[in-house]
Amino acid sequence: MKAMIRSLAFCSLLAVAGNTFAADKVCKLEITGTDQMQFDKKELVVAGDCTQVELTLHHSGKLPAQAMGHNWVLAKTPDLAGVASDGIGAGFANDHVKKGDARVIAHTKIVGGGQSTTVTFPTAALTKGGAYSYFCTFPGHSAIMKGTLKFG
Ligand SMILES: [Cu+2]
Repeated sequence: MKAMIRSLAFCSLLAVAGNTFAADKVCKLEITGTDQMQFDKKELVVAGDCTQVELTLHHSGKLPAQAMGHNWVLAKTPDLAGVASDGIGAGFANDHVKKGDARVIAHTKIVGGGQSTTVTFPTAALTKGGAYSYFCTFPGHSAIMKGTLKFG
């Protein structure tokens, strides 16, 4: 009987913990880059009640990262060109993202063919209805490898 009471108490503790975590909604997004220098999606949508975004970038190709590397970088659409050009200067070792670039809302590392990488970021960094773009900052890629992220 004592053990049963103890396990009941444990269950209600779990229930309380469950309620706490329910306030946090992690929304998962996936996108794939290819050896043809393409993302498979032109738009990603984050529902307005998501508190965190977990974005996984897959590279479905075979080429190595040094030749056809891809990353996923999120910024306000007007910042795309500046972030991308500074990213070229930042070099491969820095995943082609300028260190401390405040315009970058979130980014993954660079991956090559057959690899995947995930980044998690809070939606507190986003404004509902704002204009956001994601793109690859590997040199020469952002003109083609880009899309729109919508929140709200
Ligand atoms: Cu790329």
